[in-house]
Amino acid sequence: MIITKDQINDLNQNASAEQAEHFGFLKLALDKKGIDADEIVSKLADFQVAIPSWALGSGGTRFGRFSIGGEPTNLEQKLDDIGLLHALTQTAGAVSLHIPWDIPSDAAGIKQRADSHGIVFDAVNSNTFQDQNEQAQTYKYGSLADRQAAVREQAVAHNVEVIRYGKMLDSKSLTVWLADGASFPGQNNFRQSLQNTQKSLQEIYAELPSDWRMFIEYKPYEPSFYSTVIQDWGTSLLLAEGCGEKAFCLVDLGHHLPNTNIEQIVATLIMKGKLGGFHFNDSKYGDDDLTVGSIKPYQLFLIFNELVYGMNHNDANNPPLAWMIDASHNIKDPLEDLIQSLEAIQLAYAQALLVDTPALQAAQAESDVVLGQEILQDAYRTDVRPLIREARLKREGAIDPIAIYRKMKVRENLIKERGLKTVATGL
Ligand code: AOS
Ligand code: ZN
Ligand code: ZN
Ligand code: ZN
Repeated sequence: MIITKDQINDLNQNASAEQAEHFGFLKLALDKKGIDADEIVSKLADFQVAIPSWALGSGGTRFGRFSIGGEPTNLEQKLDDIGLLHALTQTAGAVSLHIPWDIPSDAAGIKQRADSHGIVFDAVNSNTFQDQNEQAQTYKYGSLADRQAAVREQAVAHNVEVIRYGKMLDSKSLTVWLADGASFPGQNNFRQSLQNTQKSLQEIYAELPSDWRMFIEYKPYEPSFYSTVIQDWGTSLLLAEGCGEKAFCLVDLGHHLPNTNIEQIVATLIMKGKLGGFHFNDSKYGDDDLTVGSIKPYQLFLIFNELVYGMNHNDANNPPLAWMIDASHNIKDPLEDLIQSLEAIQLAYAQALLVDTPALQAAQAESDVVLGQEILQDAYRTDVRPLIREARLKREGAIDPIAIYRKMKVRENLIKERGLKTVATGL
């Protein structure tokens, strides 16, 4: 199934008068504050987020998995699904591939398919947290950190292979997330694990093409429950600095212990020019991988506030960030869930673009605590939905993507095409 611009334009008709009215009203209000609504709309229209190839099917927990039907069963179909998302939202113009779940055996064909949907290839992800068939060594006790040289060599070789696939697709970055760690005290020597990891990462880094970047993701626990080798942003930064200027930290919003101040981490990493990218999701307890903005939308706004500030005050030349979603859907239609996530990201970005930074800096200089808070909350409490809808309209996307998705019976059509009993590779 494909969704054409004509179909979207037709279905937008019902909502277009109301949108024009809401946008006009907001534009006037922003104008009075000296903010150019059209400029914000263009920034929003340009903002693209990568969809993970592993999040297009129904996920699950260790207690069960409930298929929704019509799920993509190969990479071609996954790209088609992202094509649908992109047609509706005009925000999903990239994909982040996971090897070996999504090996592009016919790279030229895959690239062409992605092109036809207006999709580019963002970071490629390696996988040394699962054993694959025909693999000589096991990752049961570790991969890049493992005590055995043969295991580390296999894990390094896999990452180099992932870079090779990425090159075929014009991807420009590699994301490394490691499950390495220990489940019990006494299992590993902390220093040896960290040193092995650094050395292995340096070996991968040596194979990185000159215009590529390497993203090092951190996570405090799971699947190891006593210690994780790359447990936090500090460890990730240490390792990135130990590799070189093409290595960066990757912040996954779910990879923090409860109440961690993520926006402060973002500010610090941009200040060091070492923030590479994001895995967006939301969580209440741990790495819950819930819909972006579903639990802590104010935190998401504060994070975007630091990102926007960082992009405008980029003394350390932090390169443009890789924006990616990393989520999993147990009970929702994955495509509807991703539409909600994309919307939440755009909302937070739009709100952050409204922050009156000079006024905030003045309030900070005066130690006017109340005013500082007021300035942030004024931006956060603005209903920016008309700006996001306008950005989508500008690119001939849907004013209301979920409504159109449902009106066009996308899931029903996918089930007709692909069947009801489908399993997609992924988490
Ligand atoms: C794991 O917890 C990390 O978030 C990874 O980024 C990702 O979910 C995994 O690599 C799946 O590919
Ligand atoms: Zn992640
Ligand atoms: Zn995760
Ligand atoms: Zn996660």
